[in-house]
Amino acid sequence: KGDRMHWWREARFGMFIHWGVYAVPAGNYNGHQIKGIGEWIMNFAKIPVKDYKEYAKGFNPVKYDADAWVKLAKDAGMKYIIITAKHHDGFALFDSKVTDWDIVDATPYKKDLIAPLAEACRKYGVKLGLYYSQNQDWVHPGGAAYWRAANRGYDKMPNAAKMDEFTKANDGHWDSLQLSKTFNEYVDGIAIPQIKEILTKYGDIAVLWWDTPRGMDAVTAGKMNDLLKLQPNIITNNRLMEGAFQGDTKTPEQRIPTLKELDGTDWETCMTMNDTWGYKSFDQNWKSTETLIRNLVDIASKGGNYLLNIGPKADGEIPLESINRLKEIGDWMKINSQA
Ligand code: JFZ
Repeated sequence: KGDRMHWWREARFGMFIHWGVYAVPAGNYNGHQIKGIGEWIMNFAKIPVKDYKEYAKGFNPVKYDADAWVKLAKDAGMKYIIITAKHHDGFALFDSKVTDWDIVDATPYKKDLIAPLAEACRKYGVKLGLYYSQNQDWVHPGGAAYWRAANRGYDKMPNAAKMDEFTKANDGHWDSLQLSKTFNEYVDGIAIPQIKEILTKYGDIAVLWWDTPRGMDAVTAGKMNDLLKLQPNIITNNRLMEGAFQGDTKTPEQRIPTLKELDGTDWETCMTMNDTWGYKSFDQNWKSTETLIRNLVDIASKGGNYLLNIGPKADGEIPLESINRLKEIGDWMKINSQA
């Protein structure tokens, strides 16, 4: 275990990337600015599956430059990148053979987004990790959905109360299409084959970052955990299943633990630069570069890693506010880092 964790324990700083179809609405729906994190817009606004799928036609990241993204991370002092291979909306940034709900089949772009990132990571010596939403999937039938009230920022949402009733009664789902298969059918038809795909198609995968495990059963989690054999040196977080499969690392979210809370387990604070993971056109609540550097120093001094998020736009551009902060961190790093 020591050897496998070695690079991670020295890394201290990584880049989280939340990117997907949610960057198209970018927080806006039916003329409303939807409150809350942008990658949850489909759930918060209870967007029907069919309507949400339409957004993919606007996901055309012609300005995507994987080489420049990795160089940006590297120059900021980041040692690894974790990107959302599939988030809760079920959309795959890679060419998946088990669904049409992916970058190649559902968008005008039609090219795998993970492959060039993996290549650029190899070129610059940056580790590549993948986030995979193993449990929640709001588009593939049978995937889980967390219940969230249907009124986020959207006071006059038609039938909000009725919708809440429906979602509560249906385990968080709001569209009958989501209910047309069982969770096990989703697991065997989509999740398991896709986890195999992402662990075999892109060379070394340094981290598998699971998420939102509520309700995961031990058999399903066990099947997923077994697939990690495909990458003998892979590191995983503690979000595969609640109370089991603790993985290698704890994942405090949007906060830095106090010294008293630390128990010797490896940990990584993930954090946004503004208030959203996925791109929102109107979120301007940016943390200052000074705050970000203080956070990094605080985390490093306590032995943790800082996984700092960017939310690229649908055209492949990283918000300028994020680029500027990463460059300023890089300037600081040049003066203060020993590496
Ligand atoms: C999850 C996702 O739902 C979210 O969209 C984003 O990807 C984030 C990184 O992870 O959100 C969570 C998961 C766990 C906690 C909070 C938000 N938690 O443990 O407090």
